[in-house]
Amino acid sequence: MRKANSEQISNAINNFKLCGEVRGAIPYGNGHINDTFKIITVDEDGNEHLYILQSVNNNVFKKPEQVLANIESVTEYLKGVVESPREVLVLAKTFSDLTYYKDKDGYFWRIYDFVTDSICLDRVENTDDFYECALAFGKFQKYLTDFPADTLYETIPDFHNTPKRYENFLKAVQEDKMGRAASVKEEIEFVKARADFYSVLLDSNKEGKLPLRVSHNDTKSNNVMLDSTTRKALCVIDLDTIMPGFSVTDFGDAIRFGASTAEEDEKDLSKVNMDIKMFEIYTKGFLDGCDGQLPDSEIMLLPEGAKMMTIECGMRFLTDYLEGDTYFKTHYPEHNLDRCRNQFKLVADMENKWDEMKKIVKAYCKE
Ligand code: ADP
Ligand code: GN1
Ligand code: MG
Repeated sequence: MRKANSEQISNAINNFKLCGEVRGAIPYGNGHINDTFKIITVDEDGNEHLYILQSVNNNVFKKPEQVLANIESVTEYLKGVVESPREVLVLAKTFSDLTYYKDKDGYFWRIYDFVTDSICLDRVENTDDFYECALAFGKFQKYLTDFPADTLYETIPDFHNTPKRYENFLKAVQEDKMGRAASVKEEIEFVKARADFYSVLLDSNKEGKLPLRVSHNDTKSNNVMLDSTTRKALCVIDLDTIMPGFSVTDFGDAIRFGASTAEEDEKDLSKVNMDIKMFEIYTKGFLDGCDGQLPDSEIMLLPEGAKMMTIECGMRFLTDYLEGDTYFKTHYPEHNLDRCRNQFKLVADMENKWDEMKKIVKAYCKE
């Protein structure tokens, strides 16, 4: 991913219809995927306007125009169904009336209105914040219940197709490009021992128990803006990975990340557990947000969503380790292996707490 210079940045901005004259563009946020800038403009009356400019990562997203098309159709739809305009991101248009500008080097740029008086959290600090994040992602599901999910592009094919991820994993073990397989036998066995589990969500979909919906696919807390005064959820951001998918994987990825008692790469596995209290809070927030839109069969699969996202993520880290660390950014040689062990510990802890997890979600079923 190229690091844009100031000329490329101003050239991009100049293609968008914004209020007033640009006074500054400063690098912004802690995102891992896009290059993000805060833009300040001042209009004729001296009023300041704020925007977020982003250059789309074309390494992760091979067809950025499809990413923008998904975002445009979802945000347009959301505008018509949200309770407050602050709940939806607003894309700026270029002078050619497009939601993106493609520069001469082929990089895609877009601008959103800045969500003012808001914060987002890299890690939630308390249960209230976690509840608010859950509520935001639950409402996202509610608002998009009637959106035709199959009209969206699959911008990263088979993103949460766990059986496919398992196939790729087995291939990586067999090829053993880096000669690392012998040293991670235990981890390989952990993945193989759960082979029967990987198709559970896709099978439930085929059986009609888990409908295809719009999924966000990056449900971390730093993708929810909270009101800086009230700390109530305002809106969901980072819409790049919106695709057809399952509600339970959005729920699950948030649990994987936010209900863990440790960072994703904590090496001391005794510190890595799933906090059942946090699981309970997120379940409540998510289902409050969904507001009755999920049938019981789908609610009952929330624990499967959590375990699936965690084992899948661990499997992806291990696959990347076996293949030579080419996908995830690593900061030291065994980084992916530590992350994988961390995720597997979390899976094991979920398995120990399985009955409790099922009991918690069951309490939200109508029957
Ligand atoms: P990435 O995919 O790199 O995580 P994001 O779209 O999440 O990119 O943006 C990175 C950060 O920029 C966010 O975590 C948030 O702090 C900030 N941000 C993004 N969009 C907005 C917005 N519309 N208003 C205010 N801040 C924003
Ligand atoms: C990647 O870049 P980041 O941290 O938002 C990955 C997710 C993984 C996550 C694990 C597009 O997300 O699927 O769960 O790392 N995103 C992509 O940390 O592959
Ligand atoms: Mg983000």
